[in-house]
Amino acid sequence: MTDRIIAADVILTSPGRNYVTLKLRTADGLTGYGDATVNGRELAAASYLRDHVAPLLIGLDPARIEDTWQYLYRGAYWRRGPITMAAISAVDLALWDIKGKTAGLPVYQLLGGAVRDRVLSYTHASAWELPELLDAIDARRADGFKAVRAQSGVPGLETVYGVHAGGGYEPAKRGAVPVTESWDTDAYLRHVPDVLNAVREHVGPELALLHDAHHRLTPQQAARLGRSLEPANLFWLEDVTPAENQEALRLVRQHTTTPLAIGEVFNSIYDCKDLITGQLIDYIRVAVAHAGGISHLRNIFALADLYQVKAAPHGPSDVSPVSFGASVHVGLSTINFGIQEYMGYDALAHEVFPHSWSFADGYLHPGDAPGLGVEVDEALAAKFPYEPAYLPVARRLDGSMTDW
Ligand code: GCO
Ligand code: MG
Repeated sequence: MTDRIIAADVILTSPGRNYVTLKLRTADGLTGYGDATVNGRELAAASYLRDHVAPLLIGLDPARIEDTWQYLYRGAYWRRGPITMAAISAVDLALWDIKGKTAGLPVYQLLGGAVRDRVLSYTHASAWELPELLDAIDARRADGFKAVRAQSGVPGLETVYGVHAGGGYEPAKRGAVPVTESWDTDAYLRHVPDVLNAVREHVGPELALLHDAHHRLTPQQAARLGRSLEPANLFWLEDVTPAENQEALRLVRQHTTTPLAIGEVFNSIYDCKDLITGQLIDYIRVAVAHAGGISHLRNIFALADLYQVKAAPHGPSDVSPVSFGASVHVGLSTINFGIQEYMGYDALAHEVFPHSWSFADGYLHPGDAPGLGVEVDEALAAKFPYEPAYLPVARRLDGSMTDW
């Protein structure tokens, strides 16, 4: 007899930062977990799941992953968007988790098996001043990382994207309203090429270096930055322009050979297709937690493969260890996978979400536990209730709002 979903519950917990986890249970006694965390909008994703999705799932056959995906996507009528797609992602991940547990196999085996032995990762190094940034990069290399994203401060500004005093970087701050940061693109453009060229000189030719401009430049500024960073031989330059105006990437592309990455805020294949088919990017950054789960990510990555665009999923601390593990299963089994971001987690998050995925010598592996290999210690999770926390916002020096 086919199994049935008998319960769909949302677990909101804040072990270091907020996470939204979907827990599905089946009549056969299996449990599947999914992640629907949308940084700063957690309660909206939780409500969408609890109020609009959970009731639809009860009684469904958990084996029918694709049919359930289509039901939630087509059946919503108001399709796409970050909240809807995060909720669909969570259901998709929980169903893949259950399918793996039913089969007694890790999810990557259900995706065709490993096409590589381990999954390359990159992490963050950030510091306001160059000497401290070089120290931070050396520390990441000592941890084994073969690829590091470097972010520095900008003279004249007090706070910028990607940098915190003290090393670690967690942009969301607890509190009822976002903090305001300042921004001056000219000051950034005057400073950052020297920083990245100095970093390259310090680390030598081999270390893969990445940089995130976090949606802040005009197309022309982005083109100029890409060109001025060519001596630093970046692995990629990320999110140079806001993602809404995709034509911008065409202009950037015409002027620089610096590889381009974009897509962490995308939530469907329709956001990706023009950039991929137009060969305007080199890496597509969609995350399993935000772009429809494993099922939809595989479609996006298959399209990308036709154009030699590589998969490079978003992996900040604001996607939970559940979807992070899922992403590593996809990485291990996807031929055009490029690199997995691994920002790292608070020690408490590792405890609340015990996982089979592991990191060693710069590479990740999903482990061989059945399903996704990530569980939830619910008793511990309950000790860390949700607390409002927001990403900052940014204003230019004249006080006007700009992209954060
Ligand atoms: C990255 C991202 C993050 C985002 C954060 C927003 O490349 O990892 O840009 O740092 O800012 O995930 O929630
Ligand atoms: Mg980014």
